[in-house]
Amino acid sequence: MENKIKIKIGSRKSQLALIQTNIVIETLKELYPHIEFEIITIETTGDKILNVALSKIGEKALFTKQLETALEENEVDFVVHSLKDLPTQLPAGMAIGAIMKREDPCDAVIMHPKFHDKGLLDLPTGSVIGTSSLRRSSQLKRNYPHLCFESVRGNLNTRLRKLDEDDKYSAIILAASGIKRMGIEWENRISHILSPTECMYAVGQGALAVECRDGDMKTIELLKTLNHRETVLRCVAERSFMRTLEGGCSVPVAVITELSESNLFLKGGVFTIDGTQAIVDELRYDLFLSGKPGIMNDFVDATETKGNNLTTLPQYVGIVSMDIPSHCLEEALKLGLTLAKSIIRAGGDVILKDIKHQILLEQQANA
Ligand code: DPM
Repeated sequence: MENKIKIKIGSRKSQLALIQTNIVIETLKELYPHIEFEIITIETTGDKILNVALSKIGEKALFTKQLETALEENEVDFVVHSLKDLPTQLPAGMAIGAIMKREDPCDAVIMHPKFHDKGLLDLPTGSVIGTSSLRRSSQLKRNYPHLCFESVRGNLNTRLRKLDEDDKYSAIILAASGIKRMGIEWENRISHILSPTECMYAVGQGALAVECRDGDMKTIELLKTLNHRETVLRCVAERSFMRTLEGGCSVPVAVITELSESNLFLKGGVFTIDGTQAIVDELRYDLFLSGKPGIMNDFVDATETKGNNLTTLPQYVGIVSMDIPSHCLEEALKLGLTLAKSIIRAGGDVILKDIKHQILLEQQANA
């Protein structure tokens, strides 16, 4: 009798998390019909604390920590996340084994039903827009100074209910990718998509990442078929940009990337919380014109040889790839690093320090 291989996958419990986990499973099933997949749901800190804005909780791995513990303890073989929720510095022993093709990375506005035919500009002065993302509010305050931005937490279902049933919010802003994955009824609620020039997106937004143990070559081998080359290269540049700025997931750092042939473009910015100041810059690299191979070696997370004789692959801001040439990954890494350094030099360091100070003050006020 054939012994079926069984793989266990950790997932958060929300409807969106389960949809995302199933996207990964369905893709793998087509390639590996003989493998059986089992989902194990796990609650994370971000799921438990619902009444506090994300930026005020003060923990970086909000949506990922408990999932990583399950990985570490071999309770699951891999976990599926939204890449944008994965810190640029993964805990020791972890790796991003695959990043799937990116959905629309932009943000979307959902208006309250009574404003269904209106846009943000038409809303009365003082209207409240629900978002806990400082990245969204700090960028939008620049174009819409008549609006107020207030935190709205909870999973997508909770947020939509709060919009429709509470009389507080005139609109909420969510990632288009999440809404689209929830299905057509949700997608039909999108009033409009914010263009990236109006609201640059979050690092990794719209991409699904699969995290596994860094020495688990069997799983990495299995996952590599999911990797989408363009998405991986763009996200390496974005995450490298973020890591160099030392911005956690809750600071107003935003990006735009494009890859055409071997040409990788990165635009990035940091914003003050009140939206009055911004430092935005852009850079373009040809990934095949790598001048000095090896120059980035100090920045590529070292290949370690573990006591148990497992050799791990080099990581690029947490990402491992067996198929993409390493000099391309290194160039993408260098692009993010170089742009971040130029933004720091132009005064980005002062803005980031000030944001961290403000967030800390709010955390203390909440404690
Ligand atoms: C992170 C942010 C938010 C999530 C911050 C940001 C949004 C928080 C909020 C890092 N993670 O975007 O500036 O809206 O209050 C999150 C969502 C998704 C992954 C939901 C969303 C789905 C989209 C995707 C929460 N994480 O952004 O609407 O897969 O990228």
